[in-house]
Amino acid sequence: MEAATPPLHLPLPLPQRVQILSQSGLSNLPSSYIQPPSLRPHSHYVAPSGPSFPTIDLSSSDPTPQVRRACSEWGAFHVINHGVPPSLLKEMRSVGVKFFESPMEQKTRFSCDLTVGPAAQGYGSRMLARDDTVLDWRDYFDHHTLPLDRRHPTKWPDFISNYREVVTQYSNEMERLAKRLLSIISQSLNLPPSYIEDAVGDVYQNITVSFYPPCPRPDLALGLQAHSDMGAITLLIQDDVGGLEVLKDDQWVLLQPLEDAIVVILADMTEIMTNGAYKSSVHRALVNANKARLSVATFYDPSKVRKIYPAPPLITAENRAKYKEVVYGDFVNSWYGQGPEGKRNIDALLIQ
Ligand SMILES: O=C(O)CCC(=O)C(=O)O
Repeated sequence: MEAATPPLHLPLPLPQRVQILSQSGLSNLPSSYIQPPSLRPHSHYVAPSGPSFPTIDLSSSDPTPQVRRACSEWGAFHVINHGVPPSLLKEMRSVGVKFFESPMEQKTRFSCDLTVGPAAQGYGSRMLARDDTVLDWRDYFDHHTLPLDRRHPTKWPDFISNYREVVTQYSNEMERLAKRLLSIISQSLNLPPSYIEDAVGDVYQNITVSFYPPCPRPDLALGLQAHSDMGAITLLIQDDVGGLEVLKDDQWVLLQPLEDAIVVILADMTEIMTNGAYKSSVHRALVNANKARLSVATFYDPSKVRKIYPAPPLITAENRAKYKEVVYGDFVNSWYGQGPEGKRNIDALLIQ
């Protein structure tokens, strides 16, 4: 018999979900987590020897050509020797695991309040406003970290020593690295180094720690459905379990976790600003039956009122603007309201 459908309100904490599952002997999933057949994680492609996921050494004398190639071929890449202390990456993962492994009554003291809108700060398990979408097999903690007037560490867990200090330091380091990468990306298209940073304006940075509990039927569910990120650039770290896949040439490629590396993911506003020279990366997270997995994604986004459009220096008579101008807040509302469905939201801005 199928287990009862979990309540749709937020958050749906893990113990409740596991309880529901244990009633069914952990062999079935509640129907609300079962992906339609076409979206299930059936086929993985890991390039054995041919073109594999790019890794760029940021300490090399000029990483620009490699960045140009990775951005145009993949929309995502690993960076190493990026200047963020490996000890900080480790500490960030460690405080994240400690939070999710804490008793539920501690965690729910910091639950997000989705009545204030999507991407509310705090602990939750459900991303979209719509009630009819398949649920992700994921719990998360969303931190609002920039601009500084959005950063209120008292809203972050107080029961793990140095949690707030680690997230603060991590936010600062990610801002620094994102700016450096955006400068290289701008220059790789012969734009002024500060072009994308200036076009984004006051950066809105959110840090989402995702925790994917073991799933009894990883063949039927997804940790996080296929999507491209909305803003300019995402910097992601993960543990050694693996599960992040990026879509390349219609094939899902499973990334091999690389210790101390950071995954750089181009997001939709960068695709628009580069007039499609660089595409945002569609990615998703798989789950597995044996091990919990943790990732930390840092989003570098424009403010909601910012207008984003293709960079004028890239537009010529031969290369016309391919995207309509969009106010970032409108784009975000459509993404959360309708669901990402891969890249449907940015595709709607394409000029035919
Ligand atoms: O967990 C992952 O590897 C992916 C996370 C992600 O895509 C996101 O937080 O938007």
